[in-house]
Amino acid sequence: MYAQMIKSEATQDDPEKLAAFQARIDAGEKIEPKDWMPEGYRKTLIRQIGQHAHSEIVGQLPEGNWITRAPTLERKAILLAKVQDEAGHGLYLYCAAETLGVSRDEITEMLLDGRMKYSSIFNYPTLNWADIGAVGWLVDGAAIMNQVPLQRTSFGPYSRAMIRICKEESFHQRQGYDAIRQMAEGTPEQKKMAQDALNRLWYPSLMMFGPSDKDSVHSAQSMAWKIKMNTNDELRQKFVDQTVPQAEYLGLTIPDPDLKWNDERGHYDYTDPDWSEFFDVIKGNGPCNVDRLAARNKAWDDGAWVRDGLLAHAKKKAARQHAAE
Ligand code: BYC
Repeated sequence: MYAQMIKSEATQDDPEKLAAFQARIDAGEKIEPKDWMPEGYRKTLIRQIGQHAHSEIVGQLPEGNWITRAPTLERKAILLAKVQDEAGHGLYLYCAAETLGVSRDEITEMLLDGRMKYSSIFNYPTLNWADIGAVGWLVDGAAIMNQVPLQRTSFGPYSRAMIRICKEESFHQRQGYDAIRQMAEGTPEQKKMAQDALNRLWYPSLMMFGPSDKDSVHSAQSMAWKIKMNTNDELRQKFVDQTVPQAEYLGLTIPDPDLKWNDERGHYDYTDPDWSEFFDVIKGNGPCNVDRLAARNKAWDDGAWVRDGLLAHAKKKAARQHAAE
């Protein structure tokens, strides 16, 4: 439906302008907010950047849940800094989306009433401390795999936001790997917890890259516009190839009995996630969808007085300025 809308909008754009726009993209130029752009390009970016921003914000919930229960003061300080970084990422991304003519309030409301998505991964729970290590290792690891190429994306504000975000995400991934390493090298019970976290979070992490290429609705057009730099399967394969040796180093087992190195391909062969589960989760039926949206709706409602106060202040200031002119 969305793809159809974009297609029909794209064909309404002036063909000469479209060709000149595509030539700029092909030449590797950055598109800036005031430049002419096809309506489909603008809408695709709002969808992707908005979904990304929402993921950063909703992503604070499963980790924030463990700040008060971190095992040491050091781990608590690290986790607190990480969760604050995610809020910052959300804000850069909302700002990048605003340059496309949509307000942060508008896209927030679209998240809150279910019209916009956030990453499927955050609909899974974090049941114990090992999950926090695994989130840093696997979830931030998958996020970086996706986001490093996005530093070269064609839309200037998105690309610049990604450069800063990637620096922080790589710290997040390393702290997660360090936390899970400590568990894996700890008591037999701690090692069991680390293995259990890997068992539960492996496939949801693979799902973060989106559906397989044959089911990806937006990839072809998004890659032609350099909004996406790789297909979903390409990035998923890179993530598997990078993560398997990391798990081996920890002495943990990836929960995929068919996982094996393929000499011919130069990659690991692996089992795809259960795609029916993925589509069910993004439809709203994952284990935590209801809780996550309820928490964000509550935060939005609880913050209404702050927004009202700021708005009243801005209105008063504008009226004073108007009277003085
Ligand atoms: N979850 O045609 P496709 C983070 C939807 S990490 C939910 O392949 P596209 C963080 C997709 O929206 C995560 N929905 O789509 C890490 C589309 O539905 P609509 C954030 C998904 O856009 C640690 C439909 O499925 N990163 O923030 O070309 C701590 C068909 O898919 C998912 C980003 O967002 C999913 N996993 O490719 C804290 C990176 N996958 O919209 C925070 C930027 C697909 O037509 N985003 N869908 O209704 C992207 O690179 C791309 O949007 C995706 C999907 C690869 C995710």
